[in-house]
Amino acid sequence: MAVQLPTFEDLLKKTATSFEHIYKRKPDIAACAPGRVNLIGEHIDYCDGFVLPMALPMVTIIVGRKNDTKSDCNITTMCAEADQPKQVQFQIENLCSGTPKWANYVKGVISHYGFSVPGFDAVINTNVPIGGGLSSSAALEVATLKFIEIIADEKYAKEKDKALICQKAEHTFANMPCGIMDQFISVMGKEKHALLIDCQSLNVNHIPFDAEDLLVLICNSNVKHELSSSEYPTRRKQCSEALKLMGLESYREANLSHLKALEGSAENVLIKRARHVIGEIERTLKASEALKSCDFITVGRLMLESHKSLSSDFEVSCHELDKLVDLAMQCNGVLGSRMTGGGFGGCTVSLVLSKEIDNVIKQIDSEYSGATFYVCKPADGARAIDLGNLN
Ligand code: GAF
Repeated sequence: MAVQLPTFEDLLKKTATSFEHIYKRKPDIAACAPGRVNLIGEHIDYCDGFVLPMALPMVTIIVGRKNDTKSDCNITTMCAEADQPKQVQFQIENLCSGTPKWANYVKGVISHYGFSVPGFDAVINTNVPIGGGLSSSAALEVATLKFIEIIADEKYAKEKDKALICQKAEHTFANMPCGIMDQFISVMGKEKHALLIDCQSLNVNHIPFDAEDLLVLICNSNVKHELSSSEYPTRRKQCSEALKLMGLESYREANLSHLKALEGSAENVLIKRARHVIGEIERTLKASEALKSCDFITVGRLMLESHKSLSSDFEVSCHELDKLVDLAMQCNGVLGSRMTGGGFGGCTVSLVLSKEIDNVIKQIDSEYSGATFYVCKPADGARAIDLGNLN
């Protein structure tokens, strides 16, 4: 059955109550940022491609207040999956990464934020599934940035600069050479819209996505294969190697004749990686045009093609994700399905006719044991939360 996650209101109430319990005062600042699901455009944000994610209703929340010190931070996470210890204390100057790992995302953002931050106490909580490829790390980074912008009373004028700070935090403090997609959508998501991101120019375009009779179904395989962190940097390297061999500066200049030339000279693995990137850029552009004209059949078809390419050419899928996609495609009312996010486990995303959603979940659930399901529509990006009604 579909998972009933704690509602936003419940999550906020619990987090604020915990803050009061731990720090013996009421919080006066709160911010949140969402996880994301990528509809199409996978593993091409670091190849100057286009991506088409949407923000999820699931968010990471931070509540807190200044603690009257110059730079003492006390932070507690309520997230069950976070590594121990769940409470950390650090000084804002000279931050460096270490353990627990969850705190690195917070420290990284504070460290790259260009203004001075006063000492504060905070509690973090989330209903974004952790490690499921729905970008719980970007949600934490972006929520942190939103929170410290309020506490330090210094805001970045441009949304894209906020996202880039969070990406830098992930590169330097979490040692993950991610692209820009997750942070961009967590900052800039908009209810009833997907976001087309041009990862070369960094221009964005909100595409209306609000069909009454259509839902986005996320199936969490609840597996995470070890390869996920080691293979990501390898894919990045292989993509730039293939690009160099084609004699190009950017995948945006690449076309089928470049690929043909590569076929005559490069190792098979590099040809496959380049073929995915070139094809996925084209598919994503076509999908965003189809979405604009509410041609969901075409969007669904392109999603399935994307999955096949990720599975056979980019080799970032796994048995469980392939099975979930196959099962979804056998159901009435499923227009398309694919793995979403980095791969090697995590989630699939499917476009499903609303009237068939219960049957689709039931059918997949009966053939794949241990999956969890989330039924979503596009939600808003990062925002400040008014604690007025709670206090
Ligand atoms: C991860 C990365 F963080 C993103 O930047 C993106 O590359 C994605 O994998 C694959 O599309 O979520």
